[in-house]
Amino acid sequence: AAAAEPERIKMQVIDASTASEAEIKAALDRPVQKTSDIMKLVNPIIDAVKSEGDAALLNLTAKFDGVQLSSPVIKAPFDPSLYAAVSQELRDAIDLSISNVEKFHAAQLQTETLSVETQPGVVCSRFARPITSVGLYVPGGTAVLPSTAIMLGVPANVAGCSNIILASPPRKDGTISPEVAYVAHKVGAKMIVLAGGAQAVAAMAYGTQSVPKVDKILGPGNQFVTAAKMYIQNDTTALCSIDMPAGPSEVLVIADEDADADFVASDLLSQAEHGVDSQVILIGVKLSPKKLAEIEEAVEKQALALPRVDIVRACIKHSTTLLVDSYEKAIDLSNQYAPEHLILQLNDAASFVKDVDHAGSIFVGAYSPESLGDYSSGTNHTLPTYGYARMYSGVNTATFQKFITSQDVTPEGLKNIGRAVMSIAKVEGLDGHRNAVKVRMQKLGLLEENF
Ligand code: HSO
Ligand code: ZN
Repeated sequence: AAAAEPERIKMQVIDASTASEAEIKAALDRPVQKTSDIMKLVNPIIDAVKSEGDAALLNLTAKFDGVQLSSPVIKAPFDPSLYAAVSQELRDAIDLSISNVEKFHAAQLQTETLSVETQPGVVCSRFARPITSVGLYVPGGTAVLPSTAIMLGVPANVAGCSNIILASPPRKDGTISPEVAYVAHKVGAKMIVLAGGAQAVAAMAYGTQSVPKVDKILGPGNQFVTAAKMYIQNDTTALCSIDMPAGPSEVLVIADEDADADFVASDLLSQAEHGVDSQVILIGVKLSPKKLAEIEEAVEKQALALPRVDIVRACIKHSTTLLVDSYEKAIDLSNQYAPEHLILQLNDAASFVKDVDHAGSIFVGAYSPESLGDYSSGTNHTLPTYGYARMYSGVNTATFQKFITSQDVTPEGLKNIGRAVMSIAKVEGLDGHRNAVKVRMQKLGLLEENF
């Protein structure tokens, strides 16, 4: 008998003008994450690291990464031998990317104190301070990700964080990937923690004998990393925040008849190759059957040439093409999905940016593939997934800062707002509050003694 034909690499196609609301919604659904099952696995890991520190961390690394380390950390200054294997060409590439990410994130730095006189004599101010210690998680797994080290390390450095710690799982031989070590060196990290998964998150959240406790943990990771981040964020004994909940990577491409089929296919695939749980969506605006066929052909042809074709295959199985008959409908569906990455391969793409309400980052026009933002243009690639683009921003310089407000009020200012404070404090039954204003106003002769 003839061998079975390999399955086609083809996204399901839904015509949004005839499909029901429910069908469209189902097509845009993300695969559900079962957090409670994951927590059952993650809780004991966190408990072990919390109570046994380094010993647990080393055991867990032996178990999950298959290497018995003698120490879980490498301290700065890093021996250049750690990144000696990085070629000059790659150093130049990393340096260019760092420089662009630095430029864009430095421009976001708010150094000026914001000051507003809300009433004569009432001056309210706001200024930024860096978060002192940050833990940057750089995933290992199916790909080495020095770019993630750049996207987290550069803004941390720009914001002025004094303790930058980078965690990444060790390779089978117990070493850190030279590219990640090179970036750690470039961004002035103080330490590399050779651990991954929930155990790395726990080590940085609670601290161990060799890992200092950090104030905030950032970075993408698998579901165990995400679950651990969610856990420690809610544990007041950890006193540690996180950047955002992270899910599998995703892209939504909107293309019209003028789009280049090869470009569209390449953008869908560059995201699809991230993981079997990645999701890619194509919204075709008024596409002719010929153009759709061209895109589908390009997807299959390009996919078959990719080393990660098996990952792509799995991703494409739960990915969809939606056909719509207007640009408005396309943007509407995109806003409904709130994609991590939105790619506009449209004639006059720039004119649609103003209509985008929810997206992590937008790639405008034929020559702005997502890959540029993933590595080198300057924007950050740590972005909200899973629909969180509705309310979260991607990592930016402010992610590594917090803002302090202050007020400086003169007697005139007190006079202008004191009575309002006293009235509201009274209705709240908080006489102590009322009194703090009253005693001052009386001493200033702004209020009768028997008020
Ligand atoms: N597209 C990923 C980031 C990345 N791409 C790293 C390549 N390397 C974020 O969704
Ligand atoms: Zn990517």
